[in-house]
Amino acid sequence: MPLFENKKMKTTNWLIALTAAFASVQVASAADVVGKVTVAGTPSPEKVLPMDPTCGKLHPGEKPTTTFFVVGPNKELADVFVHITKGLEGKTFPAPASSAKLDQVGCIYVPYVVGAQTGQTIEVHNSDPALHNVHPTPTVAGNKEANKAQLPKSPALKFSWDKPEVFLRFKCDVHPWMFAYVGLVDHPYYAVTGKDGTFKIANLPDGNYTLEAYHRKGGQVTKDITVKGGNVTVNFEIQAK
Ligand SMILES: [Cu+2]
Repeated sequence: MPLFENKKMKTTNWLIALTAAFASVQVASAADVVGKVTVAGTPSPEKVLPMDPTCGKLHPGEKPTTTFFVVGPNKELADVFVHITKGLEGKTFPAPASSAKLDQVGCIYVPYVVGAQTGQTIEVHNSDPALHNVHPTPTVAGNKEANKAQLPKSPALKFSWDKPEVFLRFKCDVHPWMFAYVGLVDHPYYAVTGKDGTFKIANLPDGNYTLEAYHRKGGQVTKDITVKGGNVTVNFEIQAK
């Protein structure tokens, strides 16, 4: 084969490969949705938890309070469950193999708000030298209530539910101030704001969506967003109660 033709062929092959690579990037295009949640107004003062002596001893020199509104120096709001509520219809997402985790530390559920996917294992640990009674109380039809005693530092209890429920509550029957809340959805596009109020939902495919920020006490705020060819920044403000 003459040198010229060979070179031309190589160039053509290279172009085909490049076009194919570009097309596959286009098809799989996705981006991160990032943002910050702040609170408007001043939340009601938190209440001191009515801890018994056993639990109180785990907090020397402290008086732990409720954590209804965890607010940063610039009104950043933690424990907000941010998730897609519209735009994923007809798609299914297998539950991740990893577990979502709750722990009990000093007779307080940690974290207070956690996200999980339907079908995903939710592990509940007991890091305390105290007996707890882990009592999830779902209210969505098809999600079963459970109630299990958990000895000090015993193996994690495991739960999972099939129906979305925001929020699915955990309580403890031994310590009436203990609560945790699970944002349970049927897809992986959710996040919980940290103490800096920020969240990041990674790799959301291009499309039109409704994004909801849900604070357990402050309620829900939604925004319509479009993901197309780049990251999206969405900020929310939630009214104090
Ligand atoms: Cu307890």
